[in-house]
Amino acid sequence: MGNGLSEQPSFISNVPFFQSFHIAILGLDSAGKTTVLYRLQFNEFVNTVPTKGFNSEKVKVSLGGHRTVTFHFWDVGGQEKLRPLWKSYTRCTDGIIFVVDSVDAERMEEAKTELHKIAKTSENQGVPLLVVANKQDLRHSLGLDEIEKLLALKELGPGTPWHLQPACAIIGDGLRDGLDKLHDMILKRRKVLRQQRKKR
Ligand code: G3D
Ligand code: MG
Repeated sequence: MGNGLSEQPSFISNVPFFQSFHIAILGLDSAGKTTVLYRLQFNEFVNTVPTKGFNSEKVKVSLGGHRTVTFHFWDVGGQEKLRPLWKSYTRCTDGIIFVVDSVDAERMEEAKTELHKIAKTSENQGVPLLVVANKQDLRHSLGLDEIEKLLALKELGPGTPWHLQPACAIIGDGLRDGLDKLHDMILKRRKVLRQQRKKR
């Protein structure tokens, strides 16, 4: 699910392997951000403690089409008092992963407010957004359509490419597919930016 900007671009094969992408992992506290990070890094479940500041890891990820891509993830604490820091971590970021707890219907409105706030920051205009609908393994998790509506993803506008990915971070389900989409969106945006620069 997304706004149609994430189709596989044909120029992927031209991208060098050593490229590293800066990705900020954001979301409310307890959504599963740190679990996502360590699942991607160690390919196993790591018991987490609430993040006081941030975790930063460079991780090589195998994506579809035999691509191996290095991501530099910044997992920033999601407690209310830490959210003002998000702005610093998204400065010059290639992409944003916003993790939501699919069971936490009560805080979906709060997640929506924070998500829109960060997406609309002037530095983040056009930065691709992967929304991870996490904890889909739990019985009362909301479905994708409902999450899309509650987060008002369509209101992000055509300038922000986004993709909504169902996932279960403790097992790892959905994470690689989501990163695949994010990577495609990042490359597509870079191509557009390059073309715009050439025209000037
Ligand atoms: P945060 O970094 O966003 O604050 P954490 O969140 O990664 O610390 O995770 C918060 C809690 O959610 C953890 O449980 C973690 O195990 C759990 N969690 C993360 N992802 C999933 C998932 O996909 N499914 C389920 N069922 N639980 C998940 P604790 O018990 O340690 O608070
Ligand atoms: Mg954390």
